[in-house]
Amino acid sequence: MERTYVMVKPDGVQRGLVGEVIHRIERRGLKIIALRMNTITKEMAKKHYAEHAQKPFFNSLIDFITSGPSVSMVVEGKNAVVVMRAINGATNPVNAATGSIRSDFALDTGRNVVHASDSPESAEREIAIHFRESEMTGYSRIDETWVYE
Ligand code: IDP
Ligand code: MG
Repeated sequence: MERTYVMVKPDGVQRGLVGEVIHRIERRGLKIIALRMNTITKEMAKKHYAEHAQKPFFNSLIDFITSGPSVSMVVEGKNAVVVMRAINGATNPVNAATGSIRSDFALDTGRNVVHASDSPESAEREIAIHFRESEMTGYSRIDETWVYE
């Protein structure tokens, strides 16, 4: 099954949206196989957002993402990467599909509540930054035969 890395960013934690995000992941049928709350270090943040190092918003993004506790997850399921990006909605909340997290809870690109990997390759890279392999659990959800055909 495909895995993706998901984060409730510091704004989501401060606004009490952790449960809201987790609820949407769980009810869709995706499985959370690792989960942690921590304040990520500048070093981790710079690795995580390395692709944006030359962008004008990079420094403020690093300051923001390390400004307080965030919740990191590894989410597993069929097409987990694409499905999770759709649950989150477009980067700029103005363009986020109605019913997505960013449409329902955000107004500004720099305060868009959640992160999810943009490809299976990114997912593998990001998971390795935030989790050790030993932190990944293996279990079946009891509804799997009703979620998957
Ligand atoms: P994504 O989170 O939807 O994958 P990316 O383009 O990878 O979007 O950008 C990473 C994060 O950087 C965004 O979620 C957002 O928080 C921030 N960001 C992206 N573009 C801008 C911008 O133009 N201004 C401020 N922050 C931005
Ligand atoms: Mg991205």
